[in-house]
Amino acid sequence: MITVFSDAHALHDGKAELHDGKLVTSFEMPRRAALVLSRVTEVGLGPVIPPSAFGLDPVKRVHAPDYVDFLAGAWDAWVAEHGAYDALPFTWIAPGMRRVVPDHIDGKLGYYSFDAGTPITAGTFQAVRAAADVALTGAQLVARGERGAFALTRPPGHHAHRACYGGYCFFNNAAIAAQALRDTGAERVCVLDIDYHHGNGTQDIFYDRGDVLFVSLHADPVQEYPYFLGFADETGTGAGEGANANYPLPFGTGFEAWSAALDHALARIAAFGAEALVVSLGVDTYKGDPISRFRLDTADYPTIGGMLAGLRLPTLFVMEGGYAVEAIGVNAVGVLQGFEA
Ligand code: SP5
Ligand code: ZN
Repeated sequence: MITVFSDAHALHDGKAELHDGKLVTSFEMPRRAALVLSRVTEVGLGPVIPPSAFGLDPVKRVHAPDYVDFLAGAWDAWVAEHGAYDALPFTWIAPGMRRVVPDHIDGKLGYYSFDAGTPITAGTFQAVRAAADVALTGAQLVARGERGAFALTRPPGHHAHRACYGGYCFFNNAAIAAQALRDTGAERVCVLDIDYHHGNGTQDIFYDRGDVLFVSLHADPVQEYPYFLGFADETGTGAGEGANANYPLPFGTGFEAWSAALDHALARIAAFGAEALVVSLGVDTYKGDPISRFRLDTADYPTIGGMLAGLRLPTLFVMEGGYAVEAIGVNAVGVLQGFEA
């Protein structure tokens, strides 16, 4: 399997996030992608290629132009106001308030975000652009006939909405890839999200569309971040009614219950008749993950890959979460090895 990778991911290097009332070292760090890449090489998964440059047009197929412009200028605006230290938002719109774009960068950060865990750093915009290119290059490989491809994206993407960042995510790499697959000929595409957290951004982007099925297995939002989306009764709206499927699972879920939900999800996907599959591949379901509370083990990841291969669909894997840094490479690449076995 071909891996698409860009060194530019390392330009996004957040210092801290708000965690249990303290500012702690960011869980989402450059070393994550470096270790996944080493594992790809170590097991001889296949060639590693750099992305092609697609520009921002395919990004703007899923993200609002004003949001993209905001991200492009956020660091410079922040530095002009506060100096060259990571930008974090501290206030957000609540019901009863007004949705007016502020002039001040502090207000803009809140307007375009939903959490305090997602710093904007000097190289963030270059890194998120590169990640979108990685995802788009992977989509092109799959559109051109590869059975599987791995977009080793960083930062991750599935929490990013059309005009809002959060959850370590800025551009929704999986959504951008899924839209590109639609735009290059696939009539129906499925995004299957197996990250521990609900893919709120991806769901929201495709919620009113019947051409993109979104299916997600994740920690129940009554217990876990992102708390405010990802419930089982969210089934889509309008033309998208029936094209959204959430499988919320409780803290402590192990592979038996998790894989039973995946079996159910795979039957849904098969019935939908997708021509291509995008997998939001998070491995924060691992029992050793420092911020998550599922109990999957390293041996389970190749099994998952094998189950996904059973769909017999051209499949693009897009890297999302996973914070047990020492295990992220073995677990993520384990899925890909299981897919190819
Ligand atoms: C892509 C991805 O996996 N993003 C995850 C974002 C999670 N951010 C919030 C994590 C909350 C951790 N701190 C609270 C722990 C509660 N004790
Ligand atoms: Zn996650």
